[in-house]
Amino acid sequence: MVKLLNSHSLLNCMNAFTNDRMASMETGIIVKGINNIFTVKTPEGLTRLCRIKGKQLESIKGEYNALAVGDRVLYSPVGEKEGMITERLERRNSFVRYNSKTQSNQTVVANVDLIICVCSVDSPPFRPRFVDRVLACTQGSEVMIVLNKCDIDITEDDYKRYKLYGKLGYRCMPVSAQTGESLDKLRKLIKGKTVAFVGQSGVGKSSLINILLGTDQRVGDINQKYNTGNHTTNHAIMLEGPDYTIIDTPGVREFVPPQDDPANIAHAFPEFTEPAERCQYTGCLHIDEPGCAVKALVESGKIDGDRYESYLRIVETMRSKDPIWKRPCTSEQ
Ligand SMILES: Nc1nc2c(ncn2[C@@H]2O[C@H](COP(=O)(O)OP(=O)(O)OP(=O)(O)O)[C@@H](O)[C@H]2O)c(=O)[nH]1
Ligand SMILES: [Mg+2]
Ligand SMILES: [Zn+2]
Repeated sequence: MVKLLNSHSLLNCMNAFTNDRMASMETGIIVKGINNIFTVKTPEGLTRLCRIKGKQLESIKGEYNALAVGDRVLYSPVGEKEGMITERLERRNSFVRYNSKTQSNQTVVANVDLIICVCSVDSPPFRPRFVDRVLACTQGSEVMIVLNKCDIDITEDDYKRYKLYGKLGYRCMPVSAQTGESLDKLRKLIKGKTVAFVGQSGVGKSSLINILLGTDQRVGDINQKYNTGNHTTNHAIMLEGPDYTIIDTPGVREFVPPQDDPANIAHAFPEFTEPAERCQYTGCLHIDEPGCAVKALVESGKIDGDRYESYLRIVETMRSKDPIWKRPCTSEQ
């Protein structure tokens, strides 16, 4: 005959089971992930190569990758150097893009104190609309703009558009990995933080990181024909220094924000916030709605026309989920 446990002994039994399970679990941070093998930093500051246990993280549906660099995970150690990841812990924030190849959301990094959008004066050219997309993909963490290669002369138009970000309240810093200009300022600003460098290929993310941390991340040449980078960094990696931690990420051609609802990118266009309160319709997306106060300010020149155009393009790509650059007969913006 089976003796039924009373509720007290059942509770004890469950606690013992949970404690047992917890005893074999440790919390670590993903510092690199290639082909579903994740390098996890252990509480002792060592690293273990880990896989995801069975179908443990399958419940994270609709995502391109269940784990990204910066994620905190539970893992059970296997031997001296390996482990099995069983759980992703709650994210503080993340930088997520829509991956048009796989048609799913891809988390680039998670749990950072600051996203640094690196752009360059030239080679590749300064593309403010790319910066606008980085701002739109940043959800829940601070973001700043670092303009690298300021050893090269900037055009008046580019300078004006770059300065606009400062006026809108974003922290901006011109630097040069080549001459070292302003790098001490940047060092001070990121002290004690975990930051992620994101941006187009060739803007100098890895070059800057090598100077800031003394690392030897691979640096690529600029493609002379197209004046673009060569996609040198091919996976995100967390690099820890004594004063700060930096995540290097691969350069991408474009970022598309993940959400379907364009209202979610409102934070990337702070100049729309105040007039939006005066739009005739609540929930106005400032596209072609009558009585739109944002559009009126664009027409009177009080809101920068290129920022507005950039906003329209982002909304269009979010809605179509079929990015503009993939369609035939349209040039890249
Ligand atoms: N003139 C100039 N060139 C720079 C500067 N910083 C980097 N470069 C050059 O820019 C090129 C690309 O640098 P990377 O550091 O590989 O650029 P990245 O952003 O890491 O590129 P991906 O890894 O492809 O995303 C290299 O030829 C660097 O020497 C700078 O401040 N001034
Ligand atoms: Mg790189
Ligand atoms: Zn409006």
